[in-house]
Amino acid sequence: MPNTNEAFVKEHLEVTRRWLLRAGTASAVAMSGLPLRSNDKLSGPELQAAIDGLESYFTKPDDFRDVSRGKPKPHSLDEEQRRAVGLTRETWKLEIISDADNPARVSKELTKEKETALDFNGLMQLAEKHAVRFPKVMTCLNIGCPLGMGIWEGVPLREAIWLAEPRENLRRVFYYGYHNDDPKQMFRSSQPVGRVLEDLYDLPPIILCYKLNGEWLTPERGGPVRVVVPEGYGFKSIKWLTTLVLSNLHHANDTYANGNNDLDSPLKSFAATLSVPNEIKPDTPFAVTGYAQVGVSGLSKVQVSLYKEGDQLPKDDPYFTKAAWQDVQMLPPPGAWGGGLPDGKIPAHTMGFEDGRPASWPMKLAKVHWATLMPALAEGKYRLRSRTVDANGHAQPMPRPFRKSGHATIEQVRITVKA
Ligand SMILES: Nc1nc2c(c(=O)[nH]1)N[C@H]1C(S)=C(S)[C@@H](COP(=O)(O)O)O[C@H]1N2
Ligand SMILES: [Mo]
Repeated sequence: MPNTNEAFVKEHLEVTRRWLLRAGTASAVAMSGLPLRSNDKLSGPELQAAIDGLESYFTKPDDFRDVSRGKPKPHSLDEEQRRAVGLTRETWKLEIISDADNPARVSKELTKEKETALDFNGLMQLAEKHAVRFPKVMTCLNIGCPLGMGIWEGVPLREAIWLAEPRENLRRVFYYGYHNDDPKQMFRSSQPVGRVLEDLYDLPPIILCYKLNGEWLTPERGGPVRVVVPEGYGFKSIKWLTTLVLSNLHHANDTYANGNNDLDSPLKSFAATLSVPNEIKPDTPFAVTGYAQVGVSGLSKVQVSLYKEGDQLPKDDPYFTKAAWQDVQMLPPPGAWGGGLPDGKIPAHTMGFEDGRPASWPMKLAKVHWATLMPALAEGKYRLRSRTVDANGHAQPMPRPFRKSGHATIEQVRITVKA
């Protein structure tokens, strides 16, 4: 896609011009967003420079932010230690057992003791037939910003569960990873068995993941094998996986429950800025870029609003629904995907892609970038807000505004315009 940016900028300038015209006439309305001066300096280069400076679409595995626990963190062990505790592809073993407290009826537990645990070769045999890969943004429920965006490859978790030949009384699967053999350090997550066995609402399967962006999963990202839950926040995607427990428990028993977190909350949509110039001169349009996380309900729009500091916004409107919001342009799929993909190419048969191109855009459970040229402003202090509107028409932070179920608070950025 050679001319994508050029075409985008052209169209974007047209959109911006229409916006300026509209916003200019809207100033008669009691509440005026976007105080405007002139638009005669409106031009492409600043916007193009800001777009060129954006982060890559996919994140290199080493550039993910790491929030994992453990003393020591399992990925900090040296190669020999990792080999000793089963955290290399040669020594990895996965146990699949019934829950002693809430037993599921299972014909064949897979254990190290009986030497029936699944090893990496066994996983690769399953992979030959069942491997899938899909794009997903990894986001911590507690931290607003995504940790990284990747293409995750693995075997559907259900394929491993079927090896144990479960018969009945199986309602939940919980799972954990290597935790220095210290029960206090165990970090556990869980799924209703129905979600593991069937991919509802066109979601990709929950996987036993062994590759990220086409390369073996590194120790820091949870290698040799981690769980990845496509629609989940990060705490569902357990790293350094060692154990699957088949349980008749009828409710979630994740470690994250202890932090007052909403364990059943799938990814939300929200917008945030990535670049706003430090210094903005009066009467000079300026470029702003950002990203949006596209949650389970998809994304129809990203919008911004700009108000002078101290401007009266309607009372009793905590989500700024009555503010003057303007659409910004979401960037099309990038010419280069980044993330260290082999040959820079989307791996074959990646879900959501056809012939290396996204089948729809923006992609759900992923990121999309946006950029906009803001109008020239007079000297003063302003506040820029950005928000998403999901594909069902719910503007951020709706439809799920509460904290502890994933970040959705509307971002506010202070802007100073000074000669
Ligand atoms: N074993 C284990 N898995 C874990 C964690 C952990 O502390 N231990 N942290 C979880 C949390 S809270 C998040 S947000 C993600 C982060 O994944 P990343 O390090 O690949 O970005 O890993 C999850 N998996
Ligand atoms: Mo997290």
